[in-house]
Amino acid sequence: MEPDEPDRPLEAILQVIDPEVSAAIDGELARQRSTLDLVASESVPPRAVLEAQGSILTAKYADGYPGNREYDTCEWIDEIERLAIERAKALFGADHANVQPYSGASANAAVLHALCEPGDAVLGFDFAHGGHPTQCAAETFAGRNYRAFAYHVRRDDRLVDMDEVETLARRHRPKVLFAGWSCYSRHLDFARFREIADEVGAKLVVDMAHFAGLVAAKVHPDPIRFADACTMTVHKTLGGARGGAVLCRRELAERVDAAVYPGEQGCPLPHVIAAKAVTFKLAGTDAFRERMERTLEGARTLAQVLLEAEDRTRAHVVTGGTDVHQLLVDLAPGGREAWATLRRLNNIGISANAIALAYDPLVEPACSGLRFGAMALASRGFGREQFAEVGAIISDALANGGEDPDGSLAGRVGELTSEMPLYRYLG
Ligand code: DSN
Repeated sequence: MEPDEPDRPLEAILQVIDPEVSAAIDGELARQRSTLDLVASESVPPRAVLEAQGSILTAKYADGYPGNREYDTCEWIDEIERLAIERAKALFGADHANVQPYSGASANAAVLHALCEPGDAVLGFDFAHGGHPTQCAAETFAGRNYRAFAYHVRRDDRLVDMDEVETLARRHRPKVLFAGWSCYSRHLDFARFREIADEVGAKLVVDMAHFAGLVAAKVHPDPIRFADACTMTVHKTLGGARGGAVLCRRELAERVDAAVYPGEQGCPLPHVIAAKAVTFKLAGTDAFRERMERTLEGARTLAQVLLEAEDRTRAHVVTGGTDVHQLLVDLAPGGREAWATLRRLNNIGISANAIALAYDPLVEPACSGLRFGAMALASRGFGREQFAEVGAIISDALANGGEDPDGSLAGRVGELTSEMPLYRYLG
């Protein structure tokens, strides 16, 4: 049997069975290789994670939890899920882990389901100010099923207004208080969140989707000891399997498990759970910690270079820097629109995010913010020197309205992407 026999559809390779999808994957590989990926939620999944996630485990049904499934013959799935659970608990020092959520949004849905009744109050970080929509935005399950209230950043320093958190918590007595973000670049005061939650009888849920990898590597304040539950994604700074997870205190374990399955989801994804187990194993290594340190150094370096260029670029680094893997840049001082600017950056080979900033003068879908993350490039091997050059390229592009008339900026991107090749093992 040769892998190119199209009349054996269960055995022939993708290129033979489906040349269109195969070509699109090749196209995406070429795009990733030739692009400086500064999308803060993206990373470079390790080969072992891809192998597990693309494995024959995809075939198996296993509704339920290890030792208690709706299907027979789940002994290997149990083994894999137990490994993932134990590794997650050990990595984060948590009492309990649920590794089944399909995404970070599913993890937030499950935690709200576990800790609230429909109509209860919840308090989260406003999406337009940096929170994730599933904490309290009107159009999500959080806003539709619960009485959702939002806190904000202060206008002057763009830091979370903890006095507003306290005031809103006292007024609305939420069952759940969220601490966590998607578009924010500073540490949160978890101790103060805990105090406020205790005062009003709320459960504190830390949505660490973005910074779970930093927490695992111990290069970020530890939220676990303050939180009743933490939700996360496994593919952002953890850099691995595509999906979510929940950590929680022992006394909440049964409620969280019941909320994930059967409350919110059907069958777990055994192939993804295997990839999560691999991710948690890798996240406990010195190599991972070194990558996280380099990620932080990369984000700080980018911020520093962009700060020094502010007069030229008329683009302001929000809060004057970063504590984490990402930074936010405000284009409003130069009167530029973020999507248009981002398209020009795309043209020279840089990908990032256009985002609405707190107090954005533009009305959506127009917006003034760019978000740059360092995780994907650090995974690719970038260090301080390369990040400084990335910052210089972005500064030169912004100073020139994003234009690259002589192609020199694209040339500099090409030098960096060639210097640090991606997925070398794919040939
Ligand atoms: N979409 C993710 C991000 O880019 O931050 C959050 O889920």
